Amino acid sequence: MTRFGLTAASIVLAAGLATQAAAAEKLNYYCSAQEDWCQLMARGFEEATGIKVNMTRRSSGETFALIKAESANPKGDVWWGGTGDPHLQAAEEGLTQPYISPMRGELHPWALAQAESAGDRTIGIYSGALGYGYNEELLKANNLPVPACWKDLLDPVYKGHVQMANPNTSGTAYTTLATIVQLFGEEDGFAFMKSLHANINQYTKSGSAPIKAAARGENTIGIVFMHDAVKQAVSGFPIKVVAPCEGTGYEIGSMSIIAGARNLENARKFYDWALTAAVQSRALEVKAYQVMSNVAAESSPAAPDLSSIKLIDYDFALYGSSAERKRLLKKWDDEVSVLPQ
Ligand code: S7P
Repeated sequence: MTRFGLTAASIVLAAGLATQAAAAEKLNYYCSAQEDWCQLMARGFEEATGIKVNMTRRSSGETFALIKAESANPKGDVWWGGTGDPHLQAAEEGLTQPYISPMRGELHPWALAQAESAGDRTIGIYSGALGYGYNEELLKANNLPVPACWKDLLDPVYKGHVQMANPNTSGTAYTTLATIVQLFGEEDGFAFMKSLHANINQYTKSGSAPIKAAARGENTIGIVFMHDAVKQAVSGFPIKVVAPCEGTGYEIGSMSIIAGARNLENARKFYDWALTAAVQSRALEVKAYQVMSNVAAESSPAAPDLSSIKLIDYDFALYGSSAERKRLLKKWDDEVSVLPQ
């Protein structure tokens, strides 16, 4: 007994409860959307709940690799944003855990289909179409023709003028690779990627970097999600957005709870909160123009109209499967990235 009347056991118990309380008040949040949107979500959740959010922002492929590397000793609780394919791969590899949110009744069918195909280990939070954007001033200054199709980008006149991300790190670039393979078939699709490689000035780590570089006048054409190009255009940069004439792929941006999450209750709170219409409508504050998964979320007239774009029937089950994603990335590494430019 101490002079304050406490036994050693009660001190240990009190310390344990304090540790639990501290743990209950935090959330380790991995984010793969744009930095400003990630920040908005982190601060918004803190304000709404008082739960302290520790955020790590990385591209989709990088976050997948991080969660996999940490799987014996998970550090993250929830992974929000980023393309759906690596979320599906994480689900298949048991890196994320099932959760049935009470918010499901408010979501579009495509968001629920994403959950269904992953045994409820992930869910759709937004959707957006792939395309590209170009800096119209640079295009004119270089006397380049206006591109309208995927195949236009193979014209040698664009050598050094096209930028995309690396599909290993970037969900946007993996969506590009999978889209081209689905549009043209594997053989012609890889021939396309090899030919495109000859025109690429740089493979960036992050998917939206090529259009940000185009906005700054440091690159002419960026292969990105159309909404990321629209964001630059509405921000006043001379960017034109292209929905490629052959048709294009799209993403179902997703959210997953990490297997072994130490702050599971807080991860579930975040998950439910992130699916509300009020929170999803806040995307517009940071000019994130995806189609949100809550049917009542607000949209902007500036957002790409997916119903007017020729979308392919993107095979999420195949291209989000572990074996196919690994196979395609290895093939791209072995056959495309090594070619001279
Ligand atoms: O938030 C915009 C957005 O394009 O970023 C995500 C993207 O995967 C993150 O960048 P990476 O390509 O580098 O992974 C998309 O899900 C999202 O639409």
